[in-house]
Amino acid sequence: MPDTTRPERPSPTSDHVVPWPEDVARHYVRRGYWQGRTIGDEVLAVADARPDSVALVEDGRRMTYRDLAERIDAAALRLGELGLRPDDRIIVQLPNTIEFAVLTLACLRLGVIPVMALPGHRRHEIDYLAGHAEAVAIAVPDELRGFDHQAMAAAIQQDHRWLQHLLVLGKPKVPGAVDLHSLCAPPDEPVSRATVDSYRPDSRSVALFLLSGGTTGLPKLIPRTHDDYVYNAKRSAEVSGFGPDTVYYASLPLAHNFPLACPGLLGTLLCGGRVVMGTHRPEDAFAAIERERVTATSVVPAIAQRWIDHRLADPDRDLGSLEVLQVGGARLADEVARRVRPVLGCTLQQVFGMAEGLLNYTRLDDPDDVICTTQGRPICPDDEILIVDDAGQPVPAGSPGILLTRGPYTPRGYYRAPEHNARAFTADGWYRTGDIVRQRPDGNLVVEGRDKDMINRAGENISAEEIENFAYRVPGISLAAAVAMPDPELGERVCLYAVTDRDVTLQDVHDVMERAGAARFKFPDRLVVVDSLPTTKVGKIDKKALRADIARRLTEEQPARH
Ligand code: OOB
Repeated sequence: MPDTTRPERPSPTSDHVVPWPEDVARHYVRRGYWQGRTIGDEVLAVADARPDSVALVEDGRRMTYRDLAERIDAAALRLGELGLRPDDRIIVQLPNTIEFAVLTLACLRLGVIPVMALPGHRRHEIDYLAGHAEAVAIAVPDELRGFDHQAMAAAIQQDHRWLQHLLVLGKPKVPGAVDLHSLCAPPDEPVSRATVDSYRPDSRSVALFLLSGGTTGLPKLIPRTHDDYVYNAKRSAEVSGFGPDTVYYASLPLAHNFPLACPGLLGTLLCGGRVVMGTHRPEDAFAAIERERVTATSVVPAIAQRWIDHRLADPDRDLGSLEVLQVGGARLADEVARRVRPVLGCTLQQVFGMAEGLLNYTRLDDPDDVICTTQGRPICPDDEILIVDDAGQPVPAGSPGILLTRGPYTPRGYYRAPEHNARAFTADGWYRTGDIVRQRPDGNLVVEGRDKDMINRAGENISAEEIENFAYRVPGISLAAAVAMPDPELGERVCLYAVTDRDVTLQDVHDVMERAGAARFKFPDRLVVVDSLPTTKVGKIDKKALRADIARRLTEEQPARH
């Protein structure tokens, strides 16, 4: 039924997506990377092949592939009945639950495009995403960790004329809100698969939007197609040794590319394995590993460190089933890497990836030296790697430089961002990762640093510019610079340097961010008030000098802290 209540339709996704050049696309098809299959096709094929295997586990709930397939199609039809149409965008901000999987896959079957918001995002970020993606729906938990997502979503709805549908996991309080448990429930009567098939999206079309940390303020939307994301998930599953016997524990928020498809939830489902929904708290994770005989999971370095510490303090859980611990999202220190096998008893797999595409993995049978001191190598023979100096010239083999990349699962541009794309991509389509790497003769990459103005706080990429923009709203701050400060627990924390003529405190900065509804993980951890900021020869703020300054301060303070 056509939806006549809508004022007009949001602009089509394809209007704002930079496609791969046609000859390159043909090459990817010829080489078999793009197989013309949608994520929905793949999940249903697995469900048909192993209907009675358990696909998803959440607390006491277990769901077979048959149940999953039925619920996906039932949910797809219910979304259709609500008025959602192929190419509509829906913001998905849900914790790791069965509903996350059912809703996301239902959207993918229908060609409705999920925008993968993180649970930590707040009004500031979600409001922006709703406008930028021209979303027609938003799915949120009622409350999570004391935060009322439903109220936030309802408030955001007021400002966005297309945002008609509010789907709530938990009790719907707002009039008109839809109960996600019911939406994702089993069908009342058998669902005709052919009916849902009639909506089947083209495999070259955008399947979902991942979010980039984004160097310039708010997150950028990364359009990932069915073809590219199926390859991303399946090839990742191959290099991680996933198969029907895999039991994957989802500890990181599933909206992240890493737990979503590297190989994560999708990679596990596409090879018939089992996904256990969880959190990264070591107590939860270890209990689930023991109970469900988990074989693989993925974490960021800060969590790997916590798990190691927790294991030493509480060695009683049986973690014997765990074969692989994947660690990525930020640089894992070589010393921590070396402790994974002795303490946790499993193989470490380093993953250097990005929502923008390129994935590097150490292989499970690599020598210890590779596993513990490198961030792995690309998964596809057609992943192109270029390491360049500041002038854009290739560096001599083995020297560090800025990593550029192209490939069959690295899109050629962000969504609706022509100006940013002109900077983030070269004219011939290379994505500037902003990471400083060197490539060893064996092909493995070592991440040596970063050329982009970001702070990597426990795997969350935070744009320095965004923090500075908040700082400028604080009365009295005339100059601000956010830099990473080293931290033993989180890898890096946010340090804000400010020039001010008043008594400004860190709390003042937090208050401004709180009022703006910014995600908590972005809040600066420290404020350093200075008389002036150092500048480079061309007059830019010298962040290198600031990073050195905060590192020195921390070292000097160390004796006092112990
Ligand atoms: C993953 O994706 P994003 O998009 O949240 O962040 C990407 C950036 C990279 O450009 C790099 O700066 C950093 O995060 N990064 C690493 C790293 N993995 C990611 N830096 C050093 N060592 C590593 N192992 O973080 C992501 C996506 C898919 C799989 C794994 C991680």
